[in-house]
Amino acid sequence: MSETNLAGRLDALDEAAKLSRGRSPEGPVQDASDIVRRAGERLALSGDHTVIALAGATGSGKSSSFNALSGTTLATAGVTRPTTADAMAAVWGTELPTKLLDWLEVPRRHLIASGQGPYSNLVLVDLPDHDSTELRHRMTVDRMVKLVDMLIWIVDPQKYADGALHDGYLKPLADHAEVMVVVLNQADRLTPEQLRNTMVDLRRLLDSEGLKKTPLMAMSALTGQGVRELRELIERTVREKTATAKRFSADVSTGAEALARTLGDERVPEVSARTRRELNESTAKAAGVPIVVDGVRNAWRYRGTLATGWPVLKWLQRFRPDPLKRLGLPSRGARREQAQLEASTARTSLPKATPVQKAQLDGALRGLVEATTGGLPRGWAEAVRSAARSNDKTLPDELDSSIATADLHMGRGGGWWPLVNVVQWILFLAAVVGLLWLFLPLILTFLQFPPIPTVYWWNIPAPTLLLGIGVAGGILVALLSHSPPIPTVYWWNIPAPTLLLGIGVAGGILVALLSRLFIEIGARSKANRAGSVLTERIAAVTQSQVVQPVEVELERLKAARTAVARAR
Ligand SMILES: Nc1nc2c(ncn2[C@@H]2O[C@H](COP(=O)(O)OP(=O)(O)O)[C@@H](O)[C@H]2O)c(=O)[nH]1
Ligand SMILES: [Mg+2]
Repeated sequence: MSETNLAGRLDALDEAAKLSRGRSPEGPVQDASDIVRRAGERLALSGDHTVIALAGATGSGKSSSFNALSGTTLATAGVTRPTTADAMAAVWGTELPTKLLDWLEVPRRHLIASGQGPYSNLVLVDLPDHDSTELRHRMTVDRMVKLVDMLIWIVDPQKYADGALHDGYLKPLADHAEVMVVVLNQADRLTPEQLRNTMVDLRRLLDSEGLKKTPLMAMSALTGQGVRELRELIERTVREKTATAKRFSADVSTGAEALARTLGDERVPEVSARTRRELNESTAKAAGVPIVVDGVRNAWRYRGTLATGWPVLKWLQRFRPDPLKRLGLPSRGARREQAQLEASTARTSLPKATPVQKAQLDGALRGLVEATTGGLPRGWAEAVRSAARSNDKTLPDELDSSIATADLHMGRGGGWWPLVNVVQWILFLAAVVGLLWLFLPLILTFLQFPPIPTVYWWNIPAPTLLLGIGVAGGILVALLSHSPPIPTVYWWNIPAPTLLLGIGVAGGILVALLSRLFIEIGARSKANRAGSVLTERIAAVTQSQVVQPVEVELERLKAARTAVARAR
C-alpha cells in the first residue's frame, strides 16, 4: 500500500465520517475520525521510524524477548508483579525521536547509538501485560495497539489459546494481519513433537480468526532458538519502511468497513414525480389556491360586468366588494412589482388552512418521508424525516407570500371593456331620449294646465291621492287624450321615440349578454391561468422548503457511500 494511496483513502474516510456524523451511530463515526486523526499525526511525526511493540500475556517472555532481540538487558525480565504500567522503548539511531515517543506516550526511552545498521530508526517497545490485573497496564496496551506500526504477540505454550488474547485482540485486529506477528516463545520447554503439534494447532486457530497472513514463529528467548528469524523479519520491516503505511491502511479498512455497515446497501430512494405531485397538490389546497382561483374567476366576472354592464345595474354593483381585494391580493398587475419588493412581508388575507387541509398536507409530507426512507438505515431515515420537516415553521408564511406575490394576470385582457362601456352609454342615452320623447305630450300637458284650486280630499291633495292609490294609468290615458298634438316622427315607418327606446333597451340587454359571454370565457381562462401560476409557485416553495432538504440528505448518504467505498 503506497503512501499516496493511503493519503487518498484517509481523505475518503474522513469525508465519509463527516458526512455520516449525526446520522450513522456515533461509535463507528468517531472511530473513523480517530483513525484519520491518528494516522495524520503519526505520518506527520516521522516517516523514517518503524515502531514495533512486543505484546503478550503475563510471563510469556516479552521482556526476555526484548532483550534477546535488542541484544541488551534494558528490559527487566522475570520480575515479580506488579511491574510498571508504562511501556519502555529502545531506539536505534543517532538521536531520540522525542516527538514520536511523546506522541506514543512512552516515558522510559533508551537510545542505542548506532550508525546505518539493520535496526537503524527502529523503535522497539516492551509493553505491559495485556492480561494484567491492573487496569492501567491494560489501558497502556490498548492505547499502544492503536499506535504502533507492527505488533509482535509473544505467546507461551500454556496460554497461547487464551481467550483474552484471541477474542480481545487478535480477532478484532484481523484487518491488521499483515502488520502482526505471533511468536510462540519458550519453545525449549516443548519436545519437538509437542512443538510441532502446538504450532499446527496455533496456526489453525489464527487462520480461523482471519489471520492467515500473520506470520507464526517458534522461538526461545532463553536458548536463542528462532531469535535470528524474528530479527530478520524485523530488519526487513525496518528496511521496507512500509509498516506505518500498512498499519494505518489496515486501520482505514477497519474503520471504513464498520462505517460502511452503518450506511446500508439498499438503493437510495429518489423523490418520484408522483410523490412530488401529491405533495404539491395537498400543499396548494392547504395554502388556499382553490380559493384564490375562485376569487380570480369571480373578480374577473365582477370587474367585467362593472365595466361593460348596463349603466343602471353597474351602479348597483358598486356596492359589492371586489372578490380578490377581499382576499388581500393585489387587484392589478401593476401592484405586483411593489408586492414582490415586499415579498418577505407580503401577506394575503386568505383563511387559515382547515384541519382537513392540514391533515392532507401532513399526510403528503408523511408520504414523502415514507417514499424516501424505505431501506435507509435508521439514523439516516431520521435525518430525512427531520429534513422534510425542517421548514415546518416558516412554510405557511412562504406559501402565503408566494401567493401574495403571484402575477395573476388580472391587469391584462379587459381592453375591450371601455369600448363596450361607450356603446352601453350610447344605448342608454338612446333609451332615455326615447322615453322622454314618448312622455313629451304628458310633460307638455302638465305645463299647459291652467292653475286650478287645490282640492283636498281627506286633507290630502287630490292629485297626489289619485296617483297614490294606483290610478296613475287611467289618469295617464286621460291626460294623453288631452295632449296637444305633437308631430309624430317616423323612422323606417316606426315612431322614432319607440324605436329609440326599443333599440336602447334591447341593444343594451343584447350587448350586456354578449359581454357576459366573453367575460365568462375570460374569467375561466384567468382562473385556469391563475391556477397554473399558483401551482407553479407553490411547487417552487415545496421544492425549496421540503423536497430539496430531503434530497440533500439522500445525496449525503450517496456521497458517504461513495467516500466509504473509496476508503475501502
Ligand atoms: N524456559 C524459558 N523461559 C523463559 C523464556 N522466556 C522467558 N522465560 C522466563 O519466563 C519468565 C517471564 O519472562 P519475562 O520476559 O519477564 O516475561 P514478560 O512478563 O512477558 O515480560 C522469566 O522467568 C523468564 O526467565 C523462554 O524462552 N524459555
Ligand atoms: Mg515484562
